[in-house]
Amino acid sequence: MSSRTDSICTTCPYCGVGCGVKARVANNEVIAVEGDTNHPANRGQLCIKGANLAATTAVTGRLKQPQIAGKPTDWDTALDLVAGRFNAVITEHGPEAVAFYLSGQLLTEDYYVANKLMKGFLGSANVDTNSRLCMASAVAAHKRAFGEDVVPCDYTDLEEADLVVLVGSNMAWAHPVVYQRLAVARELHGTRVVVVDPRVTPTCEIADLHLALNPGSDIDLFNALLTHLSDNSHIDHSFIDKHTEGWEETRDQADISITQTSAATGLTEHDLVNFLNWFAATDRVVTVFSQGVNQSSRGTDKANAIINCHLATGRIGRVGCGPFSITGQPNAMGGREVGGMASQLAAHMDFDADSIERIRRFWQAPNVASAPGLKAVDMFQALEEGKVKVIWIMGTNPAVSLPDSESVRRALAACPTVVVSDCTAATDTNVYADILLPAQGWGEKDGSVTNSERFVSRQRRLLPPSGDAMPDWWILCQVAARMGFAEAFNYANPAQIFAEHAQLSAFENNGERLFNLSHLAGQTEDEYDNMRPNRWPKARPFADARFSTPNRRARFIPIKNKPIKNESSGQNTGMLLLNTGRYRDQWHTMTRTGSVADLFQDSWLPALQIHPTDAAKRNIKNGDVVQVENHLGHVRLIADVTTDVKPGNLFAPIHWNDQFSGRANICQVIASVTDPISGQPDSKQARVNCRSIEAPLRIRLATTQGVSAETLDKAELQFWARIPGPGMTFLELAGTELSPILSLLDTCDMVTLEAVEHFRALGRIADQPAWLLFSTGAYCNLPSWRHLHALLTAETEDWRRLSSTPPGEVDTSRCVCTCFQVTERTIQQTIMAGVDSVAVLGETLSCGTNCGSCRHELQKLVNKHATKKLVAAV
Ligand SMILES: Nc1nc2c(c(=O)[nH]1)N[C@H]1C(S)=C(S)[C@@H](COP(=O)(O)OP(=O)(O)OC[C@H]3O[C@@H](n4cnc5c(=O)[nH]c(N)nc54)[C@H](O)[C@@H]3O)O[C@H]1N2
Ligand SMILES: Nc1nc2c(c(=O)[nH]1)N[C@H]1C(S)=C(S)[C@@H](COP(=O)(O)OP(=O)(O)OC[C@H]3O[C@@H](n4cnc5c(=O)[nH]c(N)nc54)[C@H](O)[C@@H]3O)O[C@H]1N2
Ligand code: SF4
Ligand SMILES: [Mo]
Repeated sequence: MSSRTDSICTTCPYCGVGCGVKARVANNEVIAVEGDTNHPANRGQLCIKGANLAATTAVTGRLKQPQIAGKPTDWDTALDLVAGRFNAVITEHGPEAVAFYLSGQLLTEDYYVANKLMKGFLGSANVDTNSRLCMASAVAAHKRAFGEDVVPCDYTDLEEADLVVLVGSNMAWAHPVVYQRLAVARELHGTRVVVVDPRVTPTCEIADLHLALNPGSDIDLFNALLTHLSDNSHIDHSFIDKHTEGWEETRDQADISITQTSAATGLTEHDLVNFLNWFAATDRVVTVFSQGVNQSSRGTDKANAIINCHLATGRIGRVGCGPFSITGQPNAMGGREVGGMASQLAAHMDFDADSIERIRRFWQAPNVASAPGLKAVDMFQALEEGKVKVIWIMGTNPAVSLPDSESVRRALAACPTVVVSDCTAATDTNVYADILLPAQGWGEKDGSVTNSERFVSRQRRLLPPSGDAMPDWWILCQVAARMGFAEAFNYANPAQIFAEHAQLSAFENNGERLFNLSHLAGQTEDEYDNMRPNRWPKARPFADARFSTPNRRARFIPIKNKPIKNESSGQNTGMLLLNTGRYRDQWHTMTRTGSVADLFQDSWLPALQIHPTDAAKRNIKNGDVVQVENHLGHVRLIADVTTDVKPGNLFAPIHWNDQFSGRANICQVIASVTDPISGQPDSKQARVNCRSIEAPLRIRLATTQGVSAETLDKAELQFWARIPGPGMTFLELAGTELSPILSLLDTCDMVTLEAVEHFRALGRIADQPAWLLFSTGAYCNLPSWRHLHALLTAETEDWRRLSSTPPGEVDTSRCVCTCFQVTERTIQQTIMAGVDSVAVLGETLSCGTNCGSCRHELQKLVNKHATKKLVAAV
């Protein structure tokens, strides 16, 4: 690659907002990234994860060579073995005994090839994806209501709406750039925002009304809305008559009184009536929904209950209106376009006879699957039962992210052949791989993705590949060729695959399917290389009120009010309801964000949010090590006692896993309960118990030596978590004795400073500081890891001076504004000195003025300390 500085436009590989990124590349290194001002999704903005992308392209921790049974090998040997195993299983047991498990983080071209191979040539539809855990309920709801999986809105609708309802969406953290667009629109023209979420989240900062409903009670809320709209003549009868079917039955089934709704949702009648009136009185309403809706045992019904309200008021297909399912992964939408899920065929076609025949003709395929295949949870159950005998996992980490992860691990261990394609060497899933294939990652690979608002954008190559890593589409084509399908998989580059995908979308498509990329089907390779973000369909979906159903009418779906059932809820007495979700600065199982120490500044530990009443009952104090447990397993987290969760509810992050902590993979306690229509697991409601674990010794430690997860697991600790830092690793440990911990560390020479409550030690190897350890009996008196870093890199004399400073004088507080490195203590001191607003804090310290994601926390600190200041003044 070139040695001068190039500026290349590409797309962020994290969330479904799909921000355009401009990367500056010199000497095969990404030296800086900035938002692409010409990209319609972000218009130049990036959130903290996007802004840190350059740091994630460093090659540490990458899988660089194919491996068989843990031993390095060459591509030919590995590919021959994969093809041989798939062929052998199909010959002996038939195509239903093989499976692919894919990801919304693959590029469209990878996804297209995988789906074509499985559904067209191997003859099975056992190809599912982590989108099953993510978007499946929204997909099923769209298909029920519109006849096709089409998201009717785009981001400008959020800016044009007068009321935005965010249901089960923590947009401030999960879709930060769209959140900023909404926040700006609200400032400019007073958009009303309602947040429907059992928890207080950072998104509530812009909420005019927060409906902290009982978990799972969304259907009651939206059925109450439908009833209210109907009873008070807020229905668009003309739209209903001309363009829909099923209204009357739906209205009748929805019937629920305000009193009943208040009882079911736990909301006050006052708040409820406010919401109902606002919705009824506002013409331009967008209802955004995300995982609080989708990840539910009634996720599809929840989504249809929302869509029903938009159909009843004709608020769809118009500017500033519509139900808006926002996608999670960068290419969740692209995966849906190619038919990556077991329940679809390809290009928005189903398993009807006409579609099967059409696909057969287009692909010239010998063996098109004739019925849907196994959905993710069923696929892994079939694996455990021995029905599926070979699985190929690409771009996802199911040992962490599927519910009941212990049983997933058992299934992987039992399966005779597990093939895994990944970019990262050490993941919890790779442990079970018989054949490991190194995939090119972001910045190396080349292709396209589709974002939440249906913009197809290019991800472009910035760097040479790491080691022998190859693009996923290439790996798949090589295996296809070895299985005897060379001709159908003879692509030279992603441009050719994209062209075929676009042609299939247009093939015999006389307008029945809105997904149609005919305008991109004839692109040359150059045109593809230079393709600008491109939206389908060209016109606003459903602007003509013609839907993709056979009679062109949208369908109301009758939704009964009945309590949500969770498998483990039957036997609960005194159990708590565990909700799970995302942190601002981490991405899923941390394979990328976990390598950037700066992204641990806001939250560096997996915390369990618990209400003070529940904590008091269990004698749990803030910072305690707590064990969360049920019949499936147990995990250990750090208690965060807060009123942000309701009594009876808990919240934990999804990110930590065996590479980063001793036992914090939250899916170990999530039951495999799925929505009967979409097959999506209910990842937001697990019944658990929790208790405090005795750990009198709390330690924070920085070391320039690596300490493996395996070593830490053996050290008999009550808790450990690991943070990779610049040139060093940081450890958070809790235990009962110091000696096993010291034995983890290589030392020639140790300097200790002992006090009654604090033990501090510096280890040196060959006169160089090698590690630094602070220990107390209390979690809160430990220095932040930033501080440890500064100490360990300081000269010995500085270290003696600094480390003997009483704890109260050291800034041990966490970094609230990661962009400008502003700590909680500095912010607190500034507020106490008289600054009483987030805006002035920004002017004084710059905090909150770049990506804006910490503004919610700044506001909380202002509320907390400004009050203290007033009290002090009195
Ligand atoms: N920082 C960051 N951003 C991400 C990701 C990431 O890993 N990290 N992942 C991306 C992906 S793949 C996805 S799918 C999206 C997910 O984006 P979101 O869906 O916004 O994120 P979550 O935190 O999973 O859950 C959203 C909210 O649902 C609420 N909730 C739980 N139960 C209920 C309920 O019964 N009703 C209602 N109304 N709400 C409920 C939770 O309290 C939580 O605040 O984020 C994307 N963006
Ligand atoms: N309890 C609970 N569980 C959940 C959720 C929840 O809210 N609660 N959310 C669910 C949701 S919405 C999602 S999307 C999932 C996410 O869960 P996963 O999909 O398991 O999470 P990731 O860490 O993103 O896994 C991606 C893997 O692919 C690798 N990778 C990255 N890029 C590439 C590439 O180009 N090619 C290949 N071959 N590999 C690549 C990464 O190194 C990583 O190992 O978790 C789900 N699980
Ligand atoms: S909002 Fe999403 S797509 Fe945009 S920079 Fe952040 S993580 Fe990337
Ligand atoms: Mo997701």
